[in-house]
Amino acid sequence: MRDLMMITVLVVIGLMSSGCAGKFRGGDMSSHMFNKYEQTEEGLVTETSYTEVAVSRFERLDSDDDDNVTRAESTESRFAQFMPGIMEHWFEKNDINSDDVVEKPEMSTTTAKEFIAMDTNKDDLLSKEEMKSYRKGELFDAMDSDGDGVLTRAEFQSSKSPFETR
Ligand SMILES: [Ca+2]
Ligand SMILES: [Ca+2]
Ligand SMILES: [Ca+2]
Ligand SMILES: [Ca+2]
Repeated sequence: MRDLMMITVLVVIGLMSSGCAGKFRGGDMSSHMFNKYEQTEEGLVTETSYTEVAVSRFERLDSDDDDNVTRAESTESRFAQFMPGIMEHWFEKNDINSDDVVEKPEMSTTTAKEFIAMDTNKDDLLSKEEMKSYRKGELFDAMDSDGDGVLTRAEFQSSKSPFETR
């Protein structure tokens, strides 16, 4: 059960990075996730490249290009069709003032905070390990819908349901 959960978490990480379910049939998902960021020679991600990816994700969700992502835009996105729980989590996390709209400055604030939270050794760069362990914790929180720190079978199954349909 524990192994299965970890595999699902990695699959979800892969999906989050690609936004495309069909692209991955195995392989190292976490590497792929990390590789979408531009890296330094040492293989580390700067805050600039981290932010660029967050901005492009925001722009994909903002289908009418008004620099706001409404709840409807997020739930109608392609990503929400695969992982509604994760999309919901993204929305809650970014809608700082809880007015059901994610404005671009809110997203920037959240992204900057996230970078700081991920950068555990405080070198202003993200390593693959730093990003991976943060994302794992975040996914766990997203799947743990009642927030009690335990994933029940029901919570786990509702998160992975998209994978069972294919
Ligand atoms: Ca919009
Ligand atoms: Ca808001
Ligand atoms: Ca670091
Ligand atoms: Ca729970």
